[in-house]
Amino acid sequence: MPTSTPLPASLADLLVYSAEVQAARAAGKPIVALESTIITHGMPFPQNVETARQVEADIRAAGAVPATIAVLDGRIRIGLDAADLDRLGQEKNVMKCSRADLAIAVATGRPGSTTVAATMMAAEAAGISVFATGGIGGVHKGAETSFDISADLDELSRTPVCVVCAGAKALLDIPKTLEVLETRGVPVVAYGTDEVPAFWSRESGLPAPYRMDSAEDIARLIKARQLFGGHGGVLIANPVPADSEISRGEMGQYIDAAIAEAARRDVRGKAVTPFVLGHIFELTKGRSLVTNIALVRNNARLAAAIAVALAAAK
Ligand code: PSU
Ligand code: MN
Repeated sequence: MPTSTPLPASLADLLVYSAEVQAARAAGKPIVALESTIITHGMPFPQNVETARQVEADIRAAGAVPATIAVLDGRIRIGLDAADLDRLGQEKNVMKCSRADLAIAVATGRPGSTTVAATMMAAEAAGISVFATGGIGGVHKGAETSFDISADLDELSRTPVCVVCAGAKALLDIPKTLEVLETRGVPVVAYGTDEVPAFWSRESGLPAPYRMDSAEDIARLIKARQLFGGHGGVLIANPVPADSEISRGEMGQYIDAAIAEAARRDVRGKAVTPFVLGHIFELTKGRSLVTNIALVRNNARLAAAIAVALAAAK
């Protein structure tokens, strides 16, 4: 898009809906937002595009409508069609957009994928209250010297969207991540388990602040949270299915090796997570990706059930 194209006057005018999402809005159907950084920076091609399609199909099968979010041609896209998804999945140099980067992508017209933080911002603007992802960003190991804390945590504290994830990746400092979430006033609920799940593993060794066992209970929590003025989200931590998990003990060695390699190569800032994920993929000979796909699909199904329950409760 030429940078001479005028910007719209409001955030609502920056949003461009896919035909499917537009129809769902008109019909009042439940909608589930999906992020796109997992497509551009979280998985290799072609598994990224295949997974994105599969996750969308899972949401439809559960009675909701998927809205994958990205920035294309200077507009925030709410729902991508097949051609857009292909383009995003293969294009090089896509910006990884968190809160700080969204306006840059819009101003310059560069293609951008959205992180949990940026997807929450777009979902709120589009009136979508439930969002499925893989893992959230959090407090990185060594944050006491690097100050590397994901903007996802701040966004959860201020934007009223329910985020369904499989916990924080064990490459983060999970106890510190939970402390920051508590400080910022974010309810953290484990689904069907008493422990905080750790992305590839069902266990982290840390007790979950809260536990819920049904989508209806979570929908009721979202509505209760809204009574407090609509500030801040809810974080649901859904453990990876048992038949797809890589145990905590096994994962630990790969994570330590990948973090050490990142330090050796002086990888910093927003490049850290994609680098570590890529290295773990190599160390596990692709097994981490199989687990990642299974947990994202599992989260999509739960998010759809929550969106359906929320619509029924209205
Ligand atoms: N989890 C994954 N793959 C990813 C991410 C999380 O399995 O690519 C992305 C999410 O979009 C998350 C982001 O919001 O990483 C966090 O990045 P940062 O730590 O730079 O805020
Ligand atoms: Mn970071």
